[in-house]
Amino acid sequence: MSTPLVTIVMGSDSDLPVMQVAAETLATLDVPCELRVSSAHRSPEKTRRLVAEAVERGVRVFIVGAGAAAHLAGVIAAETTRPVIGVPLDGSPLKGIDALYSTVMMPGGIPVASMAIGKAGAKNAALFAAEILALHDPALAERLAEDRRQQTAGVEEKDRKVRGG
Ligand code: RP5
Repeated sequence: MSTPLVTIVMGSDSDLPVMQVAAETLATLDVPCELRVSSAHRSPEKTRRLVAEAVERGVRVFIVGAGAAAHLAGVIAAETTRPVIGVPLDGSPLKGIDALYSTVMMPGGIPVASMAIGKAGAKNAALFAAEILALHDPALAERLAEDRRQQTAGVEEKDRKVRGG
């Protein structure tokens, strides 16, 4: 297996059904990634170690999903200057609004790129990570461009269908 370029971290295994979408999206683009569980509040030491070890192994981008008072992405961003992309998850009674605010409202100085709540956010986090990596990888940039072309073709197909063609 190739060395992961992206580490996907989630706060709990209950986040896996959503964060799996990020891993699947990266797989379609041939971007090697790994999935990990670590909690900012339940396992702070493990979280710190996980980031240091990932950076040491050459991981370039972190995708971080967490729900409720979602501080995991911010805590990971505090431990590294590699890009951190946050995915707010909707597992709590506030349906992800809490996680969205926690992820997107980082005070100035420690950036987290916040995506949308839930599966759309997980998918876009993967695409955004790939876009960062593609800055130095023309073949990956071409795979991303092909993905856009396919989306455009998909709209044409839907248009044909609704017009009855
Ligand atoms: C967050 O609390 C996790 O990211 C998860 O979304 C949420 C609930 O975790 P569990 O109680 O299911 O472990 O830290």
